[in-house]
Amino acid sequence: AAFDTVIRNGTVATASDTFKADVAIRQGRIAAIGEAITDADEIVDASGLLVLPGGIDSHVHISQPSGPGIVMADDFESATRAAAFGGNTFVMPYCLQEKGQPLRAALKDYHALAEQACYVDHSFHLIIADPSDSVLGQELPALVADGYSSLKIFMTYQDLALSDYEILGVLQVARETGALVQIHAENYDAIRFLTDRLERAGKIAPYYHGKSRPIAVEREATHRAISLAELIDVPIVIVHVSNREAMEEIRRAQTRGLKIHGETCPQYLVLTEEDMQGLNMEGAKYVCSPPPRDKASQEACWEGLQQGVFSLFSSDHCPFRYDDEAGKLTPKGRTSFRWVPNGIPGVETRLPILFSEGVGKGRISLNQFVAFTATNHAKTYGLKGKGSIAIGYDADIALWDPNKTAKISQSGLHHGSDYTPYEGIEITGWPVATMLRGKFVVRDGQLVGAKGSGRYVTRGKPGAVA
Ligand code: DUC
Ligand code: ZN
Ligand code: ZN
Ligand code: ZN
Repeated sequence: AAFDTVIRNGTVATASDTFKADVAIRQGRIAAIGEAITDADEIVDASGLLVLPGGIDSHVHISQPSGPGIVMADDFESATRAAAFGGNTFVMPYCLQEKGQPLRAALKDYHALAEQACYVDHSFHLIIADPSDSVLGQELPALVADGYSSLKIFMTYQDLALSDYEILGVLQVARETGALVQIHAENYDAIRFLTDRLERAGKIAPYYHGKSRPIAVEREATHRAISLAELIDVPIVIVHVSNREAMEEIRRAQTRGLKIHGETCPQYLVLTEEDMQGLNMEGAKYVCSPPPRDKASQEACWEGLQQGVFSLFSSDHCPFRYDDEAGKLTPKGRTSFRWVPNGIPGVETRLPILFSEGVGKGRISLNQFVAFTATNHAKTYGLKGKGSIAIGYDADIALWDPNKTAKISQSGLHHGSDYTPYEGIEITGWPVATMLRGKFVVRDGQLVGAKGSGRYVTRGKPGAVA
């Protein structure tokens, strides 16, 4: 036959168009898009389904060390399995450099963890914890040239927070090498001060996590990050934006012509700080940074998506088990929110939440959905040949039933966490199959892909992809 597989009678959506077409696949790539294509070894009927580029989640944490005695709930196998069930074909986890550690050594560890373990394709962002002279002068430029073309830096957290001087040094290397820098924008000293004050007042429950880092903490750091990027004249990504004030900082910068990318996440659209109010320690299930805010902040994040201030919608999947001394309920975590690990699972629920709450409720178009969940991630991070339904592109495809309804529930998910912060949310629109380079990974609710079929992919220069 002319083609290996053809997906027939579906409705194809890209970041710019929606049209009825058959999609034919040869050797893992999209080889033809047209009408009445039948000359294929396998014909997949997609009547009533949407044919979308597989989700690309450019912000996930997998197997990252998260403090003494704390273990992330997902390894590469379980995280990428959950990703595939959620309609994703690509994830970009982090490679965390420990202080004093060469970046190459850190990368060796993460590659070893991911090797032969993944159900979807992946690449790594480097977390620069120690911007020493050798890291900035030699290692980083060489790694960017090798396709590790993005990195994340932090303005908060002990052992991670960089000074403004250090941030400028990293941004200078990014400018010289073409790397793209993600910035976690929260004011470290403000959080430390407020945390100490809350603890002295006996306010130690998970709920006070939110009070330890109010909106001004994020807004100030966002403003400062943008200012530092402006000084070096280099693009940056402000990740996980939670509220209007930070969003408006980004908008103002964009209006001034600065190349500032904005990212928001499901937790800022559907959770609020009230969720951290649960009985006993239940609030810990929602502890992440920045924290979920209020209804007005949710509206602001929608506005950021609608108006293009945000171009990226990622999960910030950072999974811990709840009922577990190595997860949210460490003995220390019970003594103060300060010690509750920051992060929540979300790689499997990102697409259904944005589809249902966004496309289903008329807040964004189907084409915006595709842009926010796939196409923009590929473009922003220099991932070639992925993130769209187009001839020559990898056949990374999610088949969606736009009318399938079901509540999100832990029992239906495939991640390593023992809970989902999105329990009970009614969703209309679920992925029913996920295909990676022309082969089904998930089909009819079953995992059919082979462990290890997900590959490491080298990326090019951010923004250079058309
Ligand atoms: N930042 C993240 O990006 N993820 C989880 C925790 C954090 O602070
Ligand atoms: Zn962060
Ligand atoms: Zn400002
Ligand atoms: Zn994150």
